[in-house]
Amino acid sequence: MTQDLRLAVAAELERARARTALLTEAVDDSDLVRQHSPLMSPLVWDLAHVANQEELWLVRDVGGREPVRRDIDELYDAFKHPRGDRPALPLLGPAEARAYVDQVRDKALDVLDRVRLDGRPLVADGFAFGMIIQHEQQHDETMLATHQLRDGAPVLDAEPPPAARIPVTGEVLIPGGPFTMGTDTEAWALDNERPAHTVDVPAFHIDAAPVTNARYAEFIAAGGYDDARWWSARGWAHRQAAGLTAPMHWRRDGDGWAYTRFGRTERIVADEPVVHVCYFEAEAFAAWAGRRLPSEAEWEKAARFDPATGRSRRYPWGDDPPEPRHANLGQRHLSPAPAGAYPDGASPLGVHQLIGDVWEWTGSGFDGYPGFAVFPYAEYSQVFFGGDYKVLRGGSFGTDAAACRGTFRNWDHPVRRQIFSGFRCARDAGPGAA
Ligand code: AVJ
Ligand code: FE
Repeated sequence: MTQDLRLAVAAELERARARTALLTEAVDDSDLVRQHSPLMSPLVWDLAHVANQEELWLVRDVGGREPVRRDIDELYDAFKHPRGDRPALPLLGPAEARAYVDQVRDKALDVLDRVRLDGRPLVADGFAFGMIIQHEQQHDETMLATHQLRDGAPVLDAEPPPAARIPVTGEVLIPGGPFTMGTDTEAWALDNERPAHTVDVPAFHIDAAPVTNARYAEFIAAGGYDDARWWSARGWAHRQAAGLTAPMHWRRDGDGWAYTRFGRTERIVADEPVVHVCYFEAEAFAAWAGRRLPSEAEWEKAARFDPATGRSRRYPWGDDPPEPRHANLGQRHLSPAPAGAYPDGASPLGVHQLIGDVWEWTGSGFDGYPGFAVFPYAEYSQVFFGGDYKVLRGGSFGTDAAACRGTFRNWDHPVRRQIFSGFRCARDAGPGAA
């Protein structure tokens, strides 16, 4: 039993590291240390930061070992230096960073061989290892977003996403009533996903698929970016100040639109979910369409509620972990897949592509659930509660399955759009609908 767990943990550590290697070896050393956008760290910072967190938690805390490099803790503490300041720091160079990463991993694997996985809460069910695996995968997604901001010839390759298998349009009625939000049983769930609690959600309608490029282009064509009626006061002020006229990376191409993805420019694909929009753009589109964004509880109910049993599932399709047929995850493709590409991943009520493709903005701020307890450190979640953040759900094509599930919560500032963010709309069902 614990031997199986040890092997599974080692395999997940290795899988995350292979992805980190791919993202950091695709570019040369001068690109690795360069800042591609003031919003992002140089890739070499993410690389050593991933190893530093692994050292702090697995080598020092779980393993009780001597520090590998105590002298660099401060450089790789995300709270000490904002991203824009990181290139000016005396960071480890590419070769030094790679040596550090390897050294820490050797020690972490040695700790994994010896530690009891049924001991104290931090290591029970391999939690600390799961946390570090998710942390590395999250930074891999961040590094993928940095790649999208990088100028120059393409360096990443992947298979194109699958085509639509069935048409998916319109909306789905989710019946009113209580459901279980959050989890007590998901072994590697982070503190902000806990505890499980009952939420009464009135009946609502939600889009069967995320909003597509074609639909979003209609909003632009209808003058949506020039009409303050559709925007919140803050949203309009931001639209004006930032000069927003279309999603990030879009540009006019004849009578239509093109976008640049990882160095390749192509016509937009009409039925793919729109990506690289900020919360304010999502909110304005929804108002124009006579709709609104779903709350976080509505999103999770649409994703997890099984009307046949009243139970909440781990994923829309059931309790089994994601397979390629269920969802577009893990950088297997370098774009979202068209609406209708994953019928096997739909929820029992027929909501598609809740997991993978694009992170979905919800209308909710980021807060702790009732009964929230910090575990194991306040800087993962708690320090962000009540801040200027909106919750995003479901993961993107760049999110690994290890860092994605029906309960997983992401959050960001409402102006951010360098992340792989899209959305779907909802509306109240009104009395009698349930
Ligand atoms: C949960 C994606 C908002 O990237 O800032 C990484 C994850 N926390 N290192 C982020 C995280 C610490 C976090 N998000
Ligand atoms: Fe981090």
